[in-house]
Amino acid sequence: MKHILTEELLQSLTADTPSISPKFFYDDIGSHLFDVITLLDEYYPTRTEKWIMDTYQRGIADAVAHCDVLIDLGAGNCAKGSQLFDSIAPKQYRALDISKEYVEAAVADLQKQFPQIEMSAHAIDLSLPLAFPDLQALRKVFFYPGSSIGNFNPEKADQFFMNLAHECHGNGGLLIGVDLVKDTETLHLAYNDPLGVTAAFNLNALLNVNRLIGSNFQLQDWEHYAFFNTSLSRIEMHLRARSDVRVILPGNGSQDHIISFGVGDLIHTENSYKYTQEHFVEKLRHAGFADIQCWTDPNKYFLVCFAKV
Ligand code: AVI
Repeated sequence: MKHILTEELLQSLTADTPSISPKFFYDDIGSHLFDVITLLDEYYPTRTEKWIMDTYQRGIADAVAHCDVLIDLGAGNCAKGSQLFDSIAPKQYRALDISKEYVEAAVADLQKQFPQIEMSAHAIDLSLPLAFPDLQALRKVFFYPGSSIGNFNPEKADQFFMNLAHECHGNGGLLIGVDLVKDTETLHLAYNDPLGVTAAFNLNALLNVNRLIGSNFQLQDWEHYAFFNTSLSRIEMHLRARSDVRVILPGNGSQDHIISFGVGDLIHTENSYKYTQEHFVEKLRHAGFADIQCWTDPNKYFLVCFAKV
């Protein structure tokens, strides 16, 4: 595993645009830092999505109409998914997450509170195609909140939607939350909070990489850099070298790899795409969803859609 990760990081860090995959954000510390980000005044997506979900609970439940299985993609602690139990009354709840242990523990707790719902927990990698052959005959509602779709590049998002539209097997849909394009200052602040939590979240990826492969990134050599790229409609997060830096990636038996960065060089760590409502609805339609209902907040900061096949 260590060897595979070293290879992956060696490739990504020596590419024309050096990068570290955003998956390296989410170790224990990173997951906690992300939870803190969602509490920040500047990070509006989480509370705005919750406002929309709470305010339009009835309308959303009416749009969903009937749900045999609620499939929570990226369930985490299952808090958002379980908020839907009262209003859409699923018969089954399938919680999927990259971390099997985490989601299993959450589902075990939830099952005690909702014994009438059949529950299961599964590990998934959302970058791979999903298939639910055992659920073909049932009405499925996929749930993908939090604008996690913004972290996919647009082509990957299209493939993901096509995959889900297909897996509805003609019955069901996708309930999804997405962050909308807005003034640059609001976007900038959401990813450059004055307390520095997002900076810590970004920098922690280096510590996680050090822990995983034994590299020697030094935090004082790097700084958080995030901005809204208007032409690509995305927040870009980078780590910027504060001086000339040499990083050693252990060779695991063979020679160590040394990677040099000059002052100001960037390591790209994340994209967070922002959509207009029209563009997002068009993407869903293009993927095969026929009937799309949307809810937003008064500022039009965030969008929740139920896309039915
Ligand atoms: C998880 N994802 C939707 C967050 C976002 O806004 O793109 C990750 C994040 N990165 C920095 N702050 C939050």
